[in-house]
Amino acid sequence: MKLFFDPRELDHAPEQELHNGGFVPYAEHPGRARNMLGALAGTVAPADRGEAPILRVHDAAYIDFLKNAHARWIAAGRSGDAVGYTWPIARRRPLDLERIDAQLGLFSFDASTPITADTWDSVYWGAQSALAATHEVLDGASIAFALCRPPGHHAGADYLGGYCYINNVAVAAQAARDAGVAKVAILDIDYHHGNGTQDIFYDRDDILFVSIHADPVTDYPFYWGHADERGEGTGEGATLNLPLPRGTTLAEYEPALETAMEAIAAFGPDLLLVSFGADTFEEDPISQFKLKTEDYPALARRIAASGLPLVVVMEGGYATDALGRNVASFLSGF
Ligand code: OKP
Ligand code: ZN
Repeated sequence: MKLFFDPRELDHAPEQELHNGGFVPYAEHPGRARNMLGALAGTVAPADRGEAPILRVHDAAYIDFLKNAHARWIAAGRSGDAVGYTWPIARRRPLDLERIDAQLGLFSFDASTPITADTWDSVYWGAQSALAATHEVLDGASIAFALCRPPGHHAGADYLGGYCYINNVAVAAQAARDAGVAKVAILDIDYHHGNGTQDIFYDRDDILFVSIHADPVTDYPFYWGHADERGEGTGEGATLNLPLPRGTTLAEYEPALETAMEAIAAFGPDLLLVSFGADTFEEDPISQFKLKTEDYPALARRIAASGLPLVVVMEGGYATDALGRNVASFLSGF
């Protein structure tokens, strides 16, 4: 199995994030990728497929903002990382404001996702890794892994959030569609609901989104991922949310995975993309499931039993010292 990664994914390194009312060191740091690189066999650098596949998913105005936000932050006399502090809540009229702080509010949904001078480069090459893995499978490989960092599944067409800027798995899914794959399924098994991925494909019936995650009644991102969110319009029925309670162990996780895999089989996709987060691990510092390192191969085996071509895209996982071990354990099941 080829593992795709570009060293520029290491450059994005925000200093701190707002956590439970105070500032703490940023959980989604470059050491995560370094730990994965240490535990996995050699990686391959992705080809450069340009911005076009990114713009198939994200609004041009948002991508423009992402590229320039940090420079504009500095130009406004600030130092450090760019982060918003005011948001246009639902029902406020749309205003075309230039002020960097207003635009940070417009293009984000939380305060835990700062933009640094290196953010664009890292997220661009992370997306290229996801595209490279996808094309590897479209060219005939049965599986490929994209070591994406930062993660992507919270990013929407025109917003960042949850440590995510470009939605890597969404870019991959759209690229597969554009290459002629008729039906694509996305299985999201990060601890957190992949609200951005859901949002991007919510009204479409060509891309199925299935997610197993911590119940948003108790966990981030709160406003998405509830079981009654099932898609809309032509996409009605092409979104499936399977929230689970805090404390979930493999015994409770496996029936949900069974339900997910049955829904994917019923949809009949030609390709399966997996948003994989190792933050379901029992020792994850910001998450509350109880999966063990030795549980991950069973999940992989159930996914592989679908017989579908597979692209695994890395999302979260914050128990840094165990991260590479957990990813290696998961991949060993394939
Ligand atoms: C990203 B992924 C706590 C604030 C909330 C956001 C969690 C994003 C998780 N510091 N943090 O789904 O692993
Ligand atoms: Zn997560």
